[in-house]
Amino acid sequence: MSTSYSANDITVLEGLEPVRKRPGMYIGGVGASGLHHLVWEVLDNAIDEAMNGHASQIGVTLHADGSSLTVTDDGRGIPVGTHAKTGKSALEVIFTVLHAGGKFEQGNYKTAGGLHGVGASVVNALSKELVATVKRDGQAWEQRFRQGVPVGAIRALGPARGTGTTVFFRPDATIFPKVEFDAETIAHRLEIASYLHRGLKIVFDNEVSGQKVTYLQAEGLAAYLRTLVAGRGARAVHDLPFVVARDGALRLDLALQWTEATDEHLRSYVNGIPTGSGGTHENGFRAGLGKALRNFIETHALTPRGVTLTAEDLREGLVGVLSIFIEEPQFQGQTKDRLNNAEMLSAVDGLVRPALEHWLNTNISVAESIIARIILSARAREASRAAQQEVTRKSATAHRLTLPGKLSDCTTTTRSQSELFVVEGDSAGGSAKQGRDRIRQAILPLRGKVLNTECVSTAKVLENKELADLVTALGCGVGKSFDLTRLRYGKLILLADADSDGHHISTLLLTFVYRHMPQLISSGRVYLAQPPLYRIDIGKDTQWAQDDAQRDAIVRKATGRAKPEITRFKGLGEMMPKVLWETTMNPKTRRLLRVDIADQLVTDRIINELMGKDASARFRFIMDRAEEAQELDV
Ligand code: 0RA
Repeated sequence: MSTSYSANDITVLEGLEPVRKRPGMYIGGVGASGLHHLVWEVLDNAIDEAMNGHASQIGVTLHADGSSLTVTDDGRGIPVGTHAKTGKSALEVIFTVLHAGGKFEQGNYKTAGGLHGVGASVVNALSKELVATVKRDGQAWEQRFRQGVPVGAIRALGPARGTGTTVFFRPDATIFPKVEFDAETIAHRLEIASYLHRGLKIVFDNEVSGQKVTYLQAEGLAAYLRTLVAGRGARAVHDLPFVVARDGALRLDLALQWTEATDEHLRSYVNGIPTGSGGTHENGFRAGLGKALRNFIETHALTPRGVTLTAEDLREGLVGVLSIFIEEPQFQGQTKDRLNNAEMLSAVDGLVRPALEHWLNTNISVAESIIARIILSARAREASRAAQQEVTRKSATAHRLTLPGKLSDCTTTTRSQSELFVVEGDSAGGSAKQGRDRIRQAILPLRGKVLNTECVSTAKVLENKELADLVTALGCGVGKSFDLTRLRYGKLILLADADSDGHHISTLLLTFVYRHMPQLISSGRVYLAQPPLYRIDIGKDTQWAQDDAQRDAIVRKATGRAKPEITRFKGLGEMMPKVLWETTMNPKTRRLLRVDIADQLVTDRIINELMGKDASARFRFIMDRAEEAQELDV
């Protein structure tokens, strides 16, 4: 610290009432996440003190009641002198005035937790009780608070050795519906913090379980990387990881290793906060990495013949951890876990590129193993693309073996005339198979509830047999390798029961298409079949109605005959193949709904609020009468 710090430096902005009135504005909510925000807040202050070289050890105690916590550090101790403007102790100002604290004075205090930087006062405001204890200048001091209000002035406790700050707090149960902390969540956070702050010792004393754990990682991110690589279960391509540790205008730590895994796994953090949705720092990292590798490949004449290396090839099997600390992080996105600071793109790129290039050039044999792995990935991609390309509609019959066993394919070689019906359940699948036009209509029965793929990687999707079968049948690939020109059918038609279960299955399937092959929807190729809603029995005669008007018309016509018996449709399984054909599948008489993407911004918000419970709001359904149906082709 070059600047000397006194009680007078503290800026006074506002009182604490707004925090208690609208806690969500400060900690994001009053659920479990908001409750734990209090812990991160107090913890980040202690970590800040350590990051600036004033503390080397942090203690976190979860007390036996499970709903109170103490964070202690061996730093300089919060200043206790009297603040000139207010006549109060600096400590009191830090704990009772919103946005107070030297932390906000640039250059005086490097921040650890920009997102949680709202500080000690917010924790105090939302605590039933809080006790701050400070040791400095040979004295111990204490000040107590209730719901953010001091219970008396700061008082001296007597002589004491050493320096440091201890904050005990108990969240206010009138604010938080549940005040019990989750030890697991806290332990995980502390463990990550110990990786991100090499050499920082954090002791977690869990008085609920009686366990005491010390987190200390002398190697920092390199140790984190090792656990990640081991956890992926794939062999590393090289032993020596690439590690960067920079402390300057931008504090950046990076550890990388290529493995034989088929995906890329990067964890990134900004000021200790996980950025699960990436952002500008990740983009800068990828840009720098790409340039360094390509440069190396070029200068060492390692460019492969016959394939071009894509950006994904460069990172296949890459496992990495990226951590940066910056002054004013801006987070974006629904879950505020994407970094938005534009300047980080070039800042991270500019750091990573020369560092990696230098490392590659000084570890030539390691570099060559990495480049060999990259070229292998490109060749494998080309090979699988070629293999996939062969399964086109035209050559479908010649490639029966590669298609899913459950698929009853159609025989036409004209794609625009062909349709794939995805049917819920084997019995309905059987009816559809018998009732269909086998020249133009293919049937793929799916069993049970489909995986919810709202937040699932493409690789994971393909581990699901039902969805993998669907992808194979469609032939157009999925995710990044999607290629509409390889689609084997003109239409994808989802055929599910007209009840809430069927609706749910359709929604899950649509979510899959939307998330992993959205071009299928935007090109107008996805449809919902509309099985009838009613069954009307008149004597021995059975008729089906698709809506109330049809039902009423049937009943009207039946006057004078036996009394019509109306039942709601029970499921496709009860339908005879012929009836299924006539009511639902015959292009001349059926009605289809074409699926379109509704206003995406609006619906994504709704869906996030519903937490994926019902994603159907994302879609718009357009009536598609047989006679109006237009053929789309690419
Ligand atoms: C403001 C100024 C100084 C230290 C701190 C705050 C401080 C805050 C916390 C919060 C948790 N642990 C802490 N340790 C220190 C500098 C005081 C000086 O110059 O001596």
